[in-house]
Amino acid sequence: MAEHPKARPARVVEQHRSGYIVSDGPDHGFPVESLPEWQRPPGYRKGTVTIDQRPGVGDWLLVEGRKAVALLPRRSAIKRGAAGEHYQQQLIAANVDTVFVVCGLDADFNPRRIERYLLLVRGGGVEPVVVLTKADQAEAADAEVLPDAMAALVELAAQGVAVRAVNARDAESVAALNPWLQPGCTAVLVGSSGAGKSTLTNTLLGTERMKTGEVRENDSRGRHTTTHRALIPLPTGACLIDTPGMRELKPTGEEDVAENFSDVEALAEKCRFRDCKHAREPGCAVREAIEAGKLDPQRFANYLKLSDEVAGAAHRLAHRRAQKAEEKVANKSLSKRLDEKYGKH
Ligand SMILES: Nc1nc2c(ncn2[C@@H]2O[C@H](COP(=O)(O)OP(=O)(O)OP(=O)(O)O)[C@@H](O)[C@H]2O)c(=O)[nH]1
Ligand SMILES: [Mg+2]
Ligand SMILES: [Zn+2]
Repeated sequence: MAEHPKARPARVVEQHRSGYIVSDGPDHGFPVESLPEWQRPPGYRKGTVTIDQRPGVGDWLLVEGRKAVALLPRRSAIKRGAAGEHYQQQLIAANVDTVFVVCGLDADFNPRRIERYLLLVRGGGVEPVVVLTKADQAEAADAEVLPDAMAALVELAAQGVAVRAVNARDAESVAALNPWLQPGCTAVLVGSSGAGKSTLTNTLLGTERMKTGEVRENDSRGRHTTTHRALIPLPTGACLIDTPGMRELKPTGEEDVAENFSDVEALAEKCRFRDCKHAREPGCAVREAIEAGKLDPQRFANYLKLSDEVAGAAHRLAHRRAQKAEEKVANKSLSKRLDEKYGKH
């Protein structure tokens, strides 16, 4: 602040390729000119600008007139690993208190996907709430979905995760989310395309602000109707961030698998061998639990898969950090040599 005495804080409400829309009061959005380091310079190499150096939706900026002058520190960040060969993180939303993990009780219902979302959300240190939409259609839906949904509910309850089933089109029903939408709170909606994120946003808002789209009949998948993230002030005094449905949800390598699968970890501690791989070893408590119907084999398979992915991403992250540290040392010694040769200026 001291460096920019005339600047005032404003929050990023939309992020576009061309720049940011910020707001310093309800319904008072305006575009700002980005700082040069937030833009991709010519010859931009992927992975060179980290998410800590570029704002996203939910971030607070200092602005002077129509110019952004600084990115203020975040208190939370929801992120994922970006697609592509270079290790990179992508910011989903900043400064949020709650993440609503939205999943429809239709043919797209998938407990394994919910587990993946929970892993990433908790990595960002934010409370997750699972919102099961299309509760009004659940009875008519595929009879296969309901037993899956019930099993998922029992597992989520055991982990202490809040779950609410709603009809996203009905205001009375979505009022179940109000405890997380108190004045001053920020929540973000995540989930696959067609799950009902924008429908929820509109119902909570009381107007059709966001475009919504039909889902495909055969698999209940959406058509990626929402194309950019948007922060919207709600009548309750909370802020809600609607996001486009994500196709891929890669861990960043900073997640804690053990925390998310404490049931599996607790079983593994009871295996006869400390390094039990839970494959064919005798006295394996994990396999016994699966055989006794106490652990869902698909949940266990997902635990193995996510453990692998997180370990792989953590390895790439460590490599990336080491590379950066090396570059820093190299740059330092270069500038030292230049100083010696040409003198400090
Ligand atoms: N009956 C019923 N339909 C719902 C419910 N929630 C969403 N829908 C319908 O599902 C379709 C998809 O909803 P959207 O809100 O566009 O989904 P989205 O999550 O925003 O999807 P993307 O923007 O593509 O990521 C729309 O036709 C909605 O009317 C619900 O709780 N009940
Ligand atoms: Mg949408
Ligand atoms: Zn074992």
